[in-house]
Amino acid sequence: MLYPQSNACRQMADLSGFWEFRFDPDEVGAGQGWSAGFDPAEIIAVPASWNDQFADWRDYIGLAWYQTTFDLPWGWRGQKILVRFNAVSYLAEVWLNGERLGEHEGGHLPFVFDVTGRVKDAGNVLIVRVDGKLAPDRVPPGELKGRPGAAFPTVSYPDTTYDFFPFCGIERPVLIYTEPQAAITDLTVVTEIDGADGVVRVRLACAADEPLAARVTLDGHGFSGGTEEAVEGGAAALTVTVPDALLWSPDAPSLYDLRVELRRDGAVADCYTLPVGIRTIAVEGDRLLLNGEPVKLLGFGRHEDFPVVGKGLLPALIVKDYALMHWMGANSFRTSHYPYSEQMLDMADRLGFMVIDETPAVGLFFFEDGLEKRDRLCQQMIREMIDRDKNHPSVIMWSIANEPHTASLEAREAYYRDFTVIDHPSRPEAVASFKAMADLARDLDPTRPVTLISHEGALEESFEFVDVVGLNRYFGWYTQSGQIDLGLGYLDREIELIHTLYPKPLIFAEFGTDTIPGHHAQPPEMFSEEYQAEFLTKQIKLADTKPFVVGQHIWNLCDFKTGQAVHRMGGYNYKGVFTRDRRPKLAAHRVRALWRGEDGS
Ligand code: GCB
Repeated sequence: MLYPQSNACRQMADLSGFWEFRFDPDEVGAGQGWSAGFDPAEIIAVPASWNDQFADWRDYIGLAWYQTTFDLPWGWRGQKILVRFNAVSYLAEVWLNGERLGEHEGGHLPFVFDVTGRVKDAGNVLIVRVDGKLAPDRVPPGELKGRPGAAFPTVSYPDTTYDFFPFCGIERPVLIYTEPQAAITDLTVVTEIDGADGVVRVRLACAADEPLAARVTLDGHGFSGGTEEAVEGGAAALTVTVPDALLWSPDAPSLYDLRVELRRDGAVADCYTLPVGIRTIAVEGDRLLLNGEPVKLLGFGRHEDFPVVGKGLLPALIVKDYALMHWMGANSFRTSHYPYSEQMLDMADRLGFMVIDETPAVGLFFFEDGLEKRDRLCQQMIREMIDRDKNHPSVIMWSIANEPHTASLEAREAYYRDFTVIDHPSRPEAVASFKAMADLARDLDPTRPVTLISHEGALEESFEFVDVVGLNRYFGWYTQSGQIDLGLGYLDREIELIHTLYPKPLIFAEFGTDTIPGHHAQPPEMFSEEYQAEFLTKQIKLADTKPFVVGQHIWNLCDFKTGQAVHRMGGYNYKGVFTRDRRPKLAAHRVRALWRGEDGS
């Protein structure tokens, strides 16, 4: 899937701004014909979650209606016209001028409607009904009402199976754009390294059944080259070799400018430009290799989360968070727990951050209620994520899920007594689901490793199907509370056990402690800045002694909003090394010193 762009052959306009809005708690909108136009009760900003924009609606996770009007920009008439929603959480149903365009389920991935022939020159009314509800058969799931083995130990309000606030609304831009009638519909760029040469392979898909040629040119770093091929059956494959290529890496995120043209009798019918980073990523034994060299990921789990906008796209926050991560000496992050905005990934390409790109499959459980639908949605989301993000050099790995509740209760009981792993500790439904998901990710993209992030330790049988083991661990926090050294002793034993069972690279995908800024204690105690600093630095040092631990992602870059629960004071998770307004806690300085070298320079 290509992001819309304006160039000599295409145009794009952003419909974001102030839209008309109406909450629909009684679910009367459909019956009263709001899809053809409604009397607004509020004005709302798009993009942004609705929850924090009004005085009384924070916890409202139901139906709401958005409406905007627009005229077609000058010169667009007669072209193919599409509307793209970059993300609407959770379920969107869309109408244009009273006509239903369709719907999309899943809050973090884009969807497009072809509105050619339906859009008028002036006075178009675009209406979106957003359904934010939580349900067991949604991804991520909710409303589990504390079912054992499927939810957090205490039910939070709103009732999610995951630990962040279920913000909803139109949270990323809405774009309208043109495509030529004979259009490049998709590009897949794969890079290889051959000695000192970089090999750039471009696969093009196009919508046209006429004789066309595809041409690519690649420019940058003193290189300029290209090639041309005939389009056959709506596809073409082109290869450009770059002698003495500058490779993409966190130290030097070199990008080349790729320009792709579709040509009819020598004249340009469509064109598209894309930055390309030449790099390879692979797993060999228990090492992760970037450009053939072992690499270690230093960084964070994060959230798209900020006051007032909720999960809404906030470009300045993207800049700020990269500045903070860079200041810390980080080179990587995970898009916990859903694919982040495309703008976030564009920046990762440019700034040289390695990204583990994660689907919205957080907090899955494997009881029957809705299992089939959840499985289908998980697969849909893997497809949509890979389709959207496959051309980013920064994306080095796909994460198919975070913290599913996979182990049987019996297996957990034996494990947490003395790390005994019983036969077949995972629920068979979970094993089947994850095998299918990992296979799908590899089929769609054989060039990137696949990971699963789990808290089940050695009980996670699905580690069998992935290339990299992702482990979330809070020994010394949720267990061995107050006893960091005891917790780390267990962790040391556990990762050796996991590594024996699954001799693959392992990433500490989450570790951290809730920390109230300004709360100090000597000796360190839980919730103090000193406790967090000691916990993180000791776990980082443990990771450094294990060659197979190829990543350390602290949980979390910043404090973030959650539902209300006894373990979430004031409705926040305080595991950030920065506060929600991006101020450092003591741990930020200590970890920085470790990651950047002892003097912190
Ligand atoms: C986890 C989850 C993450 C939570 C974190 C915590 O393992 O993956 O979403 O926020 O624990 O702080 O409990």
